[in-house]
Amino acid sequence: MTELILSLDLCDRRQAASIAESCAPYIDAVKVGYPLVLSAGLGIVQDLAGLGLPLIADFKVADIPNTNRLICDAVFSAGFDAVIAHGFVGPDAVRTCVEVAHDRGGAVYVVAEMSHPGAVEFFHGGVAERIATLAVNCRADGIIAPATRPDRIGRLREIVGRRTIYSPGVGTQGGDIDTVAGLVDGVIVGRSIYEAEDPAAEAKLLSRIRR
Ligand code: O7M
Repeated sequence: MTELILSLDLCDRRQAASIAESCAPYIDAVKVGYPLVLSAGLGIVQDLAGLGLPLIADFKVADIPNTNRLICDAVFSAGFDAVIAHGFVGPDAVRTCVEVAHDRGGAVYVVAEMSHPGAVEFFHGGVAERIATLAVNCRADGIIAPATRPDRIGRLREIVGRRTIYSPGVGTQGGDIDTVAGLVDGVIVGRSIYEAEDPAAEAKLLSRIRR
């Protein structure tokens, strides 16, 4: 089954909670990042906890090991189930995130390659492959790979094997959900759902990938 993960990049706490609640029957997890937490506060985690869905903290953690530890401790204390970290900071920094997450029964996903056009500037030429290898070596639970470049997902899958691949970039960014769904473990969708006239109906439509 391919998971459908709602990227809740809204800045209004009530609207975010309401959209998440209406989409809940059709999604498998909710990803929360800086836009929502910085606008609505960490209390949004409690608002979303009642959905009974895993909550993924997309803070793209990218600091020295000690700071990564402090960030990840705070993430799991707040009630998140998983955290997303950058890999370019190196193995000690990623391992720290993994240690904290696994101590808390949580998961870490490492960004291997990003979905926007400018990502090719630094991620191509072998860097994404090295980050994916690092994610495996650091015992991360999976990676993030771009739905906008399905060929790259294939290449990164060769490296991470059965580890989880979550993939953003479908819909608004141009990736095709049906193409990508067969290649990954979960598809991350934001604007195509929360900007739709009827977000729940759109989530239901996209939830065909869960079959
Ligand atoms: O569907 P969208 O384009 O509205 O939203 C996509 C979400 O995925 C949004 O929260 C982005 O910040 C995030 N994302 C990408 O779009 N591209 C990436 O390469 C990586 C991420 C991401 O989630 O990283 C963990």
